[in-house]
Amino acid sequence: MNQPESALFDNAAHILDNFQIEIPSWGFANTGTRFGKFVQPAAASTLEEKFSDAAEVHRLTGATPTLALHVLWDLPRGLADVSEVQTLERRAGIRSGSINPNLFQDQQYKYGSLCNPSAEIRAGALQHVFDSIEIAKRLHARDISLWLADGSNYPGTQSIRKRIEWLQAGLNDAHRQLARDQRLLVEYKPFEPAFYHTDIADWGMSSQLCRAMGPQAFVLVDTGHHYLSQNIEQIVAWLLHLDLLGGFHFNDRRYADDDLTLGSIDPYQIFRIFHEICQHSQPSQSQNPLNRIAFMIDQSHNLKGKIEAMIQTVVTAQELWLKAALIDRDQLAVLQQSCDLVAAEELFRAAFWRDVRPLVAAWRESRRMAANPLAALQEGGYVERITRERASKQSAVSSYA
Ligand SMILES: [Mn+2]
Repeated sequence: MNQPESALFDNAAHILDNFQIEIPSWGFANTGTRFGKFVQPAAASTLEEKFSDAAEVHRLTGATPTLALHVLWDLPRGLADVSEVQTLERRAGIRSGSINPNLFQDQQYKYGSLCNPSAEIRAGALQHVFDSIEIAKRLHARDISLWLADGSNYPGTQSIRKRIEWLQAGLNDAHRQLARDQRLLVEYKPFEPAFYHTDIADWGMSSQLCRAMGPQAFVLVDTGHHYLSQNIEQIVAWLLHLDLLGGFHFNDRRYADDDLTLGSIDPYQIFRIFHEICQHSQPSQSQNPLNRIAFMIDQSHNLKGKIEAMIQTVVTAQELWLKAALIDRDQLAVLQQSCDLVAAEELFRAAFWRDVRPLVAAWRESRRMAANPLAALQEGGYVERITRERASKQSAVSSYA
């Protein structure tokens, strides 16, 4: 390598060393659509298998040291399951990531959880959030990611105003349970499963709830939870401006909350989001560790192989992150200031079209990983082995993940 090439490699290697993205336990389990579930012989059906699959993804990509857990699916006995999780963490070399309460699957949540008209059901939902916070404390997990499926399907059938008050009161109580180094991340979604109103429909509602809760509540942006053509990077820029961006659930979509592989439909959108974050994370910015942005994946692949899809996702994220991180932002600022529109756009576009794959491959080899993780997965025989081992255990699975 000549001088400029080796400086570029060093810079890229530094960027990639510092890039981590959290993968979800439910991404390895059999999942489906509301029409049905297609069972895969290699899917994980125990938490041990989910940790094992996560370790394989981390071994091949070097970027996924943590696994997001779903309390109902992964710790069905709640706190009683914590010690087993700790054993699996040690065995797999993977740490527990964000803890996700489940406030949508029980029958009692038919008309909502924290926004349910029944005080008793609201209290039960809140207790589950408290338990989730306690589980997170025991597992040294910083983030509790809250997604409410609450809402209504028909105008006039629920009091939107009362539900706001119940929700804010419950969230305030939850915030008081947090340890000093914990955060509550609040997701929003404009529709589905409710189709008339959802109780946290957009980033404005989520931001307001977080502000009222206190300094440890942040907004979680799920890229699939927006109306079509919404400018997500502008929302990200605003949340950064307000110091309210807690993290992301990355996925891609064509129509609604499709949970497709990151970057498979619109890689330029993820690049634009990453650009806003890279722009923000200059050293001059706030160093509060609570403000560190959590990158997480929220995808469920019911047609693609689960481990293959997860590796594809992580590799795509690494490539898009590197493209965005390598933008010449000083030069871009000059062109923006002088309103040199075509030159500014060309600089931006050139960064997107730059082929960084050789750089990422060289980085992998320099870190003792295979240059091509998908090929290495196939050659290593992991999927073949688990297909054999797990095939006989697969049966009709009733829960979502
Ligand atoms: Mn999500």
